[in-house]
Amino acid sequence: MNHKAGFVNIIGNPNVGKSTLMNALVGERLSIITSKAQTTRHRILGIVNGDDFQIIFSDTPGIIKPAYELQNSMMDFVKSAFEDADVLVYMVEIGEKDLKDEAFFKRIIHSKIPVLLLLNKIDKSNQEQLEEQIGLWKEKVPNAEIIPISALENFNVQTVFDRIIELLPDSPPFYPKDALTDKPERFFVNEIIREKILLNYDKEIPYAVEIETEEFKEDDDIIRIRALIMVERDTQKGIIIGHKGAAIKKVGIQAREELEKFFGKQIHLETYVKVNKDWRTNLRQLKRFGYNQ
Ligand code: GDP
Ligand code: K
Ligand code: MG
Repeated sequence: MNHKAGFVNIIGNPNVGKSTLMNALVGERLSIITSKAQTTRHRILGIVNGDDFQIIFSDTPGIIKPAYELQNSMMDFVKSAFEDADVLVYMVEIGEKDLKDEAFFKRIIHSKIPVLLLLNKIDKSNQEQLEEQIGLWKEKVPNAEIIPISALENFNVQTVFDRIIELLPDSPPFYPKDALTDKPERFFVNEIIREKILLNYDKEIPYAVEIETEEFKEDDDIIRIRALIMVERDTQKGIIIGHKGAAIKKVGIQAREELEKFFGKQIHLETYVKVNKDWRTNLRQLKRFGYNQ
């Protein structure tokens, strides 16, 4: 029996629905999703195994012009996604303008590997608008195969999946056939807590926060987790904690519920907040938090 395997890397502007699509394709909530740009900071693998195939999806941060060191690392993850792809999934959303980075865009239109251009969020458009958009993208990216989808409503996601299988090269698997991702459990704890912070705070808070799971102890029926919530300034620490600790308590409850779903076990979650000045611009710190490849 022939076996197919390969890397399918999802790239595009912030907020077009890349993480929503990856989760839909993998059937697990591996990538966190919010309406805020820069929710995804890492390259996250989601692996789907069949008897005769292994698809390794990569979700990546949205393409931006980096303004500080953390964002440089985020764009390095995007670059790496160009380098090892067997199929490039370029996602755009209905009504969007050009890709924010000309160099990345050139790499897409000159790509030697197959490009699937997914026109997402078609649940928000009508037939006329859809046809106009398809025409527009056909001109812009002539080498791409265009598939209109709604990642959120699971429309045409199976079509994308089936087409990817067809495009995969013959290859033995790259990961064990029971692998779901390359990231350790602590990574998903960090991400789930960060998602709840993104959902509960606004202004600069979502961008100033990093999470570090310091303890992850799994017993038969419970997982005990201690996580550090890092911010850059004292004022941000005050905002995170909130009046009489109400804000952080809410985050803790929401994160615990999500963690229990993710791990399928009872969770005991303890969080505390610390100021770590300028972690976003300090290379050594960034490396510690997994931002260097
Ligand atoms: P990413 O930044 O590209 O990873 O985008 P996300 O997956 O985080 O999604 C950004 C926002 O778009 C979220 O609020 C999603 O719920 C929403 N979204 C994603 N896919 C769709 C879709 O097909 N239709 C609509 N209406 N919204 C979507
Ligand atoms: K997002
Ligand atoms: Mg994302």
